[in-house]
Amino acid sequence: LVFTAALILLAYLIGSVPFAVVVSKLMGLQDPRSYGSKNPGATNVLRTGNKTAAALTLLGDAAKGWFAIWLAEKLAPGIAPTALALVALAAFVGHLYPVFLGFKGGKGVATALGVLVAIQPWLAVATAATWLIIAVFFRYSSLASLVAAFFAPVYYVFGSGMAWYAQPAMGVALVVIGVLLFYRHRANIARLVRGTESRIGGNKKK
Ligand code: NKO
Repeated sequence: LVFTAALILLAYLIGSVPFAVVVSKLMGLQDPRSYGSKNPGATNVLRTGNKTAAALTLLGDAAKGWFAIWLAEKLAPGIAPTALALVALAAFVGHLYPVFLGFKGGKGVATALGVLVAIQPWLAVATAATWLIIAVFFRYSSLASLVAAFFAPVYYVFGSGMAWYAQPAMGVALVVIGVLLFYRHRANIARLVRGTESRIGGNKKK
């Protein structure tokens, strides 16, 4: 039990590494918490116009979600499904409430994607495809994230042959991740409703 708790804590610490801030600092860019949506995430880093920095942020934040789960399975072969679900949730929560940024973190989209990669690559592909379709059609990163977060648990259940009971703990973790993701996007949701949300590539056409 102590070992499981240590794995969960480790996942939280890995999830806490804020790649938006780290990458920006390394590349000599402004801190993403000082402009745009003030969010330490790939979308906001893209608002500097530096696509490489945004891509590295996305990659790093996703990789840490994947890595936390990979490491737990490596350190604890045959880890119980419930423990692994808690590890996944801990990595995600680490990104949202990172100990390294005074508990003021990001919205968890990229980290959730990394978690999905670790659970089932096809699940990550289907969810990322959903994100991309909405992003291409509507050009709102936040809307794409919200729709993807809604569908991820649905895909998980259907993809497991509707066997919700097969991995109930991970299914529940994905729903909790989705709910937290919506909660972290509440300012975005308000802007979407008001029609003031910023679009990917700027608000050119009105
Ligand atoms: O600055 O508030 P902002 O406009 O930046 O940012 C809103 C945005 C924040 O998220 C990000 C990360 C962008 C990642 C893009 C690729 C995502 C691929 C789809 C994965 C969706 C996973 C959700 C799974 C939930 C279970 O939203």
